[in-house]
Amino acid sequence: MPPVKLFQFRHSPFCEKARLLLSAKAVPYAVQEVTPGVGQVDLFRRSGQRQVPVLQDGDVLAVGSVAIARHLDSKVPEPPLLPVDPQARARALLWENWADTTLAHGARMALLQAVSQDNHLRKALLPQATPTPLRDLLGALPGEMVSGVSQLLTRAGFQQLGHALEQLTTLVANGQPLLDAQHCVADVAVAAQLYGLKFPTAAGAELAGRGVPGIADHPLFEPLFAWRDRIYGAMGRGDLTPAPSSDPDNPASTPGDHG
Ligand SMILES: N[C@@H](CCC(=O)N[C@@H](CS)C(=O)NCC(=O)O)C(=O)O
Repeated sequence: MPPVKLFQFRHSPFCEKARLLLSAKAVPYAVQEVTPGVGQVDLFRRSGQRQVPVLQDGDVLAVGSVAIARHLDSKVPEPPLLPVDPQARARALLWENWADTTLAHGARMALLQAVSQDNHLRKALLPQATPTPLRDLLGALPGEMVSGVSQLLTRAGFQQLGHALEQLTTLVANGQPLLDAQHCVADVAVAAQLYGLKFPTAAGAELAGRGVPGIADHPLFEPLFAWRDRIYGAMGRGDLTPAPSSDPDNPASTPGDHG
């Protein structure tokens, strides 16, 4: 059993970011799936807050994806997630911040809206512990009964997300990392937030290739998702294997072997 444990929601982009960071450093880890609600009470007891991801590495607890990147750089210095050069580091941190806030918000809203209109997505994204009858029931409900989110992302908000993705597509069209010659936390943070816009292979067969209509299937964004997929490859997550996950009732059951 690896000594490093990731507390996660399977399909959270921030947890995907943490898994990509762990893979970039080739650190073996186990995952503990946190049950939304009740599982977050235990997480609060451990970490003083209720959000995932949280990484436990022996006595060290890294709370949130930014702290996880810092911890992994101190544990395994090469390759650095944060560039050593101060200016490159500043650029990487600004990119990470943009991805974790503006991009994360737009992508989350767009996915929520897509989920409210797509039974298949809704069922596939439910926590693993959801009993099959409840999964079937929730999948069958009309979108507006499951969430009142259909008005959350305005047309302007969707357009703003589209414009940002267009700029990103232009920036990465040559397939290069966002900064300098080496992939760093900037690339990982951006790639992770694209997770629900078009699910990567690593999300599993039920989700791979699906996502937000108008984005996942728009030819304009193909180079962006191809770039994202290359990052997964570079981080050792380009294969068909979904991230390891454990039974929430028996968290020690599945050692993570990604890295
Ligand atoms: N700033 C945090 C954000 C983490 C975050 O937003 N986690 C979400 C899942 S994507 C969460 O735990 N939401 C549950 C809640 O807020 O209760 C990071 O970088 O890790």
